[in-house]
Amino acid sequence: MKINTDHISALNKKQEDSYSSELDFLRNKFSKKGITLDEIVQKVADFQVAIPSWALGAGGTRFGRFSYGGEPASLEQKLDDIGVLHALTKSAGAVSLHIPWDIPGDVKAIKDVAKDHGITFDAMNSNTFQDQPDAKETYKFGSLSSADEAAREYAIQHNKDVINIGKELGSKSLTVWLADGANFPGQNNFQTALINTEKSLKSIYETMPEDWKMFIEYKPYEPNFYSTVIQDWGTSFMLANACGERAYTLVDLGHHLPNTNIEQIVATLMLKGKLGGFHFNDSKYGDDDVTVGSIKPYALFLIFNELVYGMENNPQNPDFSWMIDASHNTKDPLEDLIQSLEAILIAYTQALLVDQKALRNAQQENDVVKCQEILQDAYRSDVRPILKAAREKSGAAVNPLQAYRNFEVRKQLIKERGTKTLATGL
Ligand code: LRH
Ligand code: MN
Repeated sequence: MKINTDHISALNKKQEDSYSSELDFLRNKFSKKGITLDEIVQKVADFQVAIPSWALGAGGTRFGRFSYGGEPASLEQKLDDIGVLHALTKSAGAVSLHIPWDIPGDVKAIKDVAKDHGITFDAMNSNTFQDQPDAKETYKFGSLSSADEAAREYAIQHNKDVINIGKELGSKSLTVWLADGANFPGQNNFQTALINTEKSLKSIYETMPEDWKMFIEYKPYEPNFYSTVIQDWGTSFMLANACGERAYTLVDLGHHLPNTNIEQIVATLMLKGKLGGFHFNDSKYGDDDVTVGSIKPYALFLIFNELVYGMENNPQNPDFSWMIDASHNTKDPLEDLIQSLEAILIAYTQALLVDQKALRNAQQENDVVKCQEILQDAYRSDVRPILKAAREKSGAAVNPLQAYRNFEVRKQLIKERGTKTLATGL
């Protein structure tokens, strides 16, 4: 299924005047603070988020999975669905593949399909948390950290294979997330597990092409429920430093214990030049992987406020890999992803409207109240007209969700694929 861009511009025509007066209001308001709205519109139009290849079908939990109909049954169809997202938003211009869930059968054909949709290949994800049917070793008791050397070597080789697939596709980074850990006290020797993990990561890092980056993703628990080897940002940061200058920490928003100050972690990692990228999602309790900005939108804004400050003041930190990592248990996966993209762009735009200079002065004067007022003035600004202008500028739909429903995309996908197709992934 391909979205016809003429249909998009026809739909936009009908909605044009609806946001321009609101945009003028914002332009006047923020020009007084020396903030040029058109520069922000361009930054928002340029902001691209990678879509997880494992989140284009219905997600599920151990308690069940409710299929959605018209799910992509192949990597080509997954790229087609991301193509629909990108046509409607012009901010989903990349895919993050998970191996072996998305091994490309015909690399040239896959690259052609991606190119046709204007999609690039962001970070490749290895998978040493599931045993494949033909597996020679088991990851039941760990992979890169395993006490069993054969399992470690098997996991190291898998990561090298993932890099080779990524090289063919034009990806430039590898994300390593380990489920490795223990369910009971005494089950593992913490130090041995960490030493094994560091050695294994180094041997993978040494085989990475010179222009590649490694992202080390941390998580406090699940699927292990007593300890996880790479449990927090500090452990990931330590391992990234041990590997080398092209290894970084990846922050998955759902991988924090309740009430963790994630924006402070982000600021710290950027100051040290070790923040590589994000897995955006939201959560109320655990790694819930729900729609970005659906539970804690203010926290997301505060994270982007630190990112905007860092992008201005931390040249030591590389460009980020912006990725979504979510699971859709009750929503249409594509509608859920459109909402997540919207929430990310809203938080980024609000952060761009923070009067950083005034905030610095207020912090210098310890004017605590004024600091909060400056932040919340930006957060309480309805920036959606800026997103609409950015989308119209880049040929996307002014209202992607409305357009998605208007074009009856899901109905079309079900007509093409039926109701029984199942997408690989979580
Ligand atoms: C682990 C994780 C990781 C992926 C997986 C699909 O919870 O966030 O990023 O490999 O989800
Ligand atoms: Mn993740």
